[in-house]
Amino acid sequence: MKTYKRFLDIKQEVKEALENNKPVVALESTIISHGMPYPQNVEMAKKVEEIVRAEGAVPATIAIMDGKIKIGLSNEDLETLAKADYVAKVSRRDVAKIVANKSLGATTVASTMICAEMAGIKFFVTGGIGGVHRGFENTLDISADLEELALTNVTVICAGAKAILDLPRTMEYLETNGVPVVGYQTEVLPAFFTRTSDIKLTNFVEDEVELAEMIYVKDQLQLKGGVLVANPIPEEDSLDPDYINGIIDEAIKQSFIDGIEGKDVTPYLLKTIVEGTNGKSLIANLALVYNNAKVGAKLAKAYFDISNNN
Ligand code: PSU
Ligand code: MN
Repeated sequence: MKTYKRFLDIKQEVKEALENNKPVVALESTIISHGMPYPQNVEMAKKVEEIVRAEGAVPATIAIMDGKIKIGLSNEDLETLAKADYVAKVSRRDVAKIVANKSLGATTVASTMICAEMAGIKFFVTGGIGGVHRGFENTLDISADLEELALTNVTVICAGAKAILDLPRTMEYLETNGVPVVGYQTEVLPAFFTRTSDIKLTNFVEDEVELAEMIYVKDQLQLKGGVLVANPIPEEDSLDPDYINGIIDEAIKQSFIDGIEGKDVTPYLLKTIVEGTNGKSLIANLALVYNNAKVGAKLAKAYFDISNNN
């Protein structure tokens, strides 16, 4: 038995699905604890699981609790992550400490990828990833999510990256690290709240079968690292780019004035944007996560149809 397995607490339903080669979709918990306010965060966490299930896959939300990496949470666990006074934001560097201290930890994209891979889960749905921050030339703030995509073989389905980041530099970083960024029914990088950006993609697919085939070949070739799928927010939920970009610019200015640094930057910006839009950004954020859940579950199913028939 792999030694790390003793730190994994895999929910029965997830275990059975993995043993029987059925599609499983991982979900992160930083989006619950640090990405959205209560109670919308817990409603989102439950609904996203329902959507994954309705598409015929098994959801596995991941967090660190009681000295274990929990793969698949109960509704009670989701409530705890949504409203506990303090939940650690756990990226790669924090995983061992939070497990060793038996603290409560919410996993980011980076650490959810790590834990998903340990459990044997290949697909992971979220809203947005971390990236190269605007002003990185002074702060050197580059999310560990990017490095993880270079290292860990899990496919992450997101709605692109939001303009709190320097999108061209984020794409350059991923290119340097050999991470395939695949547009799902789009030839340009979606920018989270909006369906488009100026950045052309070199890799795009029409449907989940085409995408599953590509990922299957990548696995057969044993190419290391993850895949980033960029799925645009539905048209009816997208925000006006000038409006939202104005709010984002203000939030970034305020973060510099308030001297926000390190792991607090992204949660601070997300919160300031929700406040600045009177909750409009939150509604858009929920819609795009649900949309990603649908695509992620379909993709997981398509992948297992291919791999079980080969
Ligand atoms: N972007 C969002 N919502 C989020 C996050 C990013 O729109 O909740 C979270 C994710 O968990 C992501 C993390 O992995 O923030 C990135 O944090 P940092 O920039 O500190 O690496
Ligand atoms: Mn950072």
